[in-house]
Amino acid sequence: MLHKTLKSFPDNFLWGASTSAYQVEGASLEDGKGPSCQDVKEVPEGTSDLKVCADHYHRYKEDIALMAEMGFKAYRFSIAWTRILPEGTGEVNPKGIEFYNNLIDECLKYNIEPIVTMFHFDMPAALDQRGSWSNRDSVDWFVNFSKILFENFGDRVKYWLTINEQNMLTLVGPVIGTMTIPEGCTNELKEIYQQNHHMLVAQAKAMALCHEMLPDAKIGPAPNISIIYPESCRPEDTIAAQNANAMRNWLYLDAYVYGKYNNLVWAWLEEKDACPEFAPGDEEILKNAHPDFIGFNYYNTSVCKESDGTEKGGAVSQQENSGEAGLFDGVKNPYLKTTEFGWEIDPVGFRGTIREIYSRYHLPMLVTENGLGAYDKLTEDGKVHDPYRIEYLRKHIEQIQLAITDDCEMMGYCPWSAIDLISTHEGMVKRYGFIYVDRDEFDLKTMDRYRKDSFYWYKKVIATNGADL
Ligand code: BGP
Repeated sequence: MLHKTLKSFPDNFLWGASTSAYQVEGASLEDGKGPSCQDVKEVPEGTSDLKVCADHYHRYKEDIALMAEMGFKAYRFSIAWTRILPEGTGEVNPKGIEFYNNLIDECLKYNIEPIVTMFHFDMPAALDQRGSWSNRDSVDWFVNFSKILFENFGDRVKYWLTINEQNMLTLVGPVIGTMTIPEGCTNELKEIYQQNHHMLVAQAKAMALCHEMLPDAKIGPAPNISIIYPESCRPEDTIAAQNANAMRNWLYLDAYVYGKYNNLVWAWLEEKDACPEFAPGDEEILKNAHPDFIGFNYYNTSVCKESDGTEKGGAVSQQENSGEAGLFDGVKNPYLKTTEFGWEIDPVGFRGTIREIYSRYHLPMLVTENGLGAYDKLTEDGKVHDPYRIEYLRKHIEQIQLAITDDCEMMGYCPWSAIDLISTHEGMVKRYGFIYVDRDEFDLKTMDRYRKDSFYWYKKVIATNGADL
């Protein structure tokens, strides 16, 4: 649709940015924190470990002051499960509660709305040893953790996100360092979708609990959603794209919003003898979740064509999928440029994704991630010139405005990331922040913060509520 007049961003639009605990905090075993799966995993070759990251744990005051200077209305961060419960269950670590109390209070001091992700890729190592999400008890572990969060922080936190990118935990667990398959497992696919089922039940219970304990709060999921195009108008390619979309996107959102499994994925799992087992009551639990909004991460779209029937290896990163035998084959998009790290850039697909989500689910949407990873350079006079990031963000924000003009309900925009941090598998050199952190992959240097050009640009965007891009 071509609009002659664009609608403005709503007055209460939540401009901000995101981080996650294990990628930004550092202090990975300090003040009683237990190890998470990220702390014990093998570090990808050539990349830093997660002991220091951006040292946000010690420098959060300085960081939040910089976010306030940019005019942030919201800051999306995650709470490290193992800071609160070092073993995942059992004793609460008072120092962990204290840290997040301070972090939340620091945000509120500047009228920055804290948006809390309850789980961002960091399963407690102690629970990993007990089978992680394969263990049915994981539902209780997560609900117990969420109750502690609601009790301690619910008086001040009004926006909650359950599980970050559950679809990527399921599709690319090994890439993001989260996959645990129990020894002796004979049907890996079934195991993975059983884990996924436990996550679905766990987050549904956490949502219901949030509504019960904190009637004024809002809670939603945060999957990674982006539409997948058919390569051509061959009808077979459209069927393939429907398969791929069901597998990547709708399986998750259908379950979160309608409490139902997507029929295309269910039929495929049936064929593979990989359907998850339901415990008594699960159906009811899934139906009673009722998210208040849909949080979602968007980086880029992808393309597929009819499967030639051979194994292609499935998803290879959060944004790339080589295909699933019998369902679809992944192909490159010849119309799009890529980032330095090979992810395609598709702002128009962002609008398309927003429209598609809204027409399927009719819930307000919060963009919980979006952004461009690049090798930024600090100049001798302390500047970081990142016009490529400004261009990426500008083009995506333009598309949000078009989607708003299409009458899609948008609550806010929290790109990735507020500050430079460690990538899921490509180290410190893949930077996303508005704030530069002076460290290299292995040399911690000064750890000083510098405002990138995009910092000043985003400040202006927020000050004008998106009118001056
Ligand atoms: C998302 C994750 C983030 C983040 C981002 C960028 O999938 O939720 O944790 O890191 O992608 O990805 P990467 O770090 O792989 O570049």
